[in-house]
Amino acid sequence: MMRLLYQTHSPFARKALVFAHELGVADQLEVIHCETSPTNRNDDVFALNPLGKVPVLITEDGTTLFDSGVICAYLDEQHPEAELIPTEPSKKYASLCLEALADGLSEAGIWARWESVRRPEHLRHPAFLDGQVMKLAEGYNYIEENVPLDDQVTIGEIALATTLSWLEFRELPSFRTGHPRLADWFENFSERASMTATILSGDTHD
Ligand SMILES: N[C@@H](CCC(=O)N[C@@H](CS)C(=O)NCC(=O)O)C(=O)O
Repeated sequence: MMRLLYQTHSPFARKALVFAHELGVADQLEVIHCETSPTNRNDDVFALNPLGKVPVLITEDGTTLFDSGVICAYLDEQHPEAELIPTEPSKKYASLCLEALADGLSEAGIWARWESVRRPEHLRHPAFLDGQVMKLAEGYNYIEENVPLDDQVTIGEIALATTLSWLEFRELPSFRTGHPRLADWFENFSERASMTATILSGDTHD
């Protein structure tokens, strides 16, 4: 068995696990739950990833892999025919760009939470929070106007769905208002077995 260090409220960890479900290899993963944050050091995670972050994958031969994109790339090699990371260059880079955008939206959301609920109130910086919320708004608009949002399932769509789900879970500024294509697409994608098997939970940290 491979082992996946995981948090039930991490968009990045869920991205890797949804990818494994879509690839049909989730049953080869032992999911190990860990709590970790910059203010809550987890020695087990640091022993494997010097950044102290999840997800981390330990492969069957004992190799340690992070971060979520690298884990997806490794899993993809087991079933490249699934085309979750497309091989044709224009599709591949469109998919990887969507993944990068989705990851960036998760990061903006994480920073927004630090500036609104996590950091002690007297240390918060409202202009920094505004900057992160602006990235969310720009990202939603960009996707609504530029991303095909069709039936394709690649690493880009997986990252987008797990990000949107987390942003909603954390009650960050909604993508639904003014983005009907994105909202419809998300509703449909959320019904996939990979998503319903990996529902977010937990009320601490990220
Ligand atoms: N770029 C990383 C980001 C991973 C990440 O930020 N994980 C968060 C949970 S959502 C974490 O473990 N945070 C703990 C920390 O920052 O110390 C990836 O794609 O895996």
